[in-house]
Amino acid sequence: MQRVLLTGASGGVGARLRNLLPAHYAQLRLSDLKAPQDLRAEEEFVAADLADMVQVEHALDGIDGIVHMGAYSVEGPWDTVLQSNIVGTYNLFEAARRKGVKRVVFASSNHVVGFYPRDQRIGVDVTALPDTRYGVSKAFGESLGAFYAYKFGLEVLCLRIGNVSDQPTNLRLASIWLKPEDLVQLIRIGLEHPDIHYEIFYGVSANTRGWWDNSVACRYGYKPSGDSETLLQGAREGQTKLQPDPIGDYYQGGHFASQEFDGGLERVPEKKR
Ligand code: 15L
Repeated sequence: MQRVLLTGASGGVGARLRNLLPAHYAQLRLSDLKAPQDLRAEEEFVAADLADMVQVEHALDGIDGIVHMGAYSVEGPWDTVLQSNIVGTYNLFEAARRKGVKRVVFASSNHVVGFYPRDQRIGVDVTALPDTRYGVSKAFGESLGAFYAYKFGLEVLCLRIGNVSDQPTNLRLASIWLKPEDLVQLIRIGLEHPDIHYEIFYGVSANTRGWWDNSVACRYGYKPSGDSETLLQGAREGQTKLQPDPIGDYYQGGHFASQEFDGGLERVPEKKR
């Protein structure tokens, strides 16, 4: 894998990957709507609005593999999610097909399955239960990846990312924590493993208090080095500052699940049985 494009390079996760990926991919091209403020002289940047196919095709010129982080990355109004995440992800996959890009690592999200309860351990094969319009857009991106892999032979890895940080700041984030170096390991499997056709992995470290069965990732050689158990003090301190949120505390998606939720715990299906 020679020439790799990182979309969403100006975002929070993008900033980390700008530092971590060049050790593995010397010819890394960055893209986003606007260049990162601290763009370095040795970094290559191509501005592109994902909602504009011509700009996306231009950003993909001469590229072998894509790490697609570019998105509106929290819940938002429908039109914002539609343009950035639905039209944008379609343009990305379609431009990859047209330009003969072999590999796409798609940043999906845990919010594809945010309406699973925290006491249920789930694999990547469960029915999508998105907790937000944002989560719906990521489920769409996973489906799009499957379509381009099976129909046109692209090789696609979807990462249902939990939360990338140095220190989880509450207990939910401790369950879904992804150490930045573990994210790099997952991306490298997505770009380089010879057997990837279409897969979904959880983007999560080996958290003792995790909710997800990531055995598919492990079969591809993923050996996570992080476990949030070593960072619990900070998570517990942050937790005490949160407002009570019965719906958010019940579901894996947390406050993504509870925002706009119409009603209280009496509407939770498992509580009715
Ligand atoms: C996500 O998908 C978001 O992109 C990220 O900002 C976090 O908020 C994370 O989920 C989360 O679940 O907390």
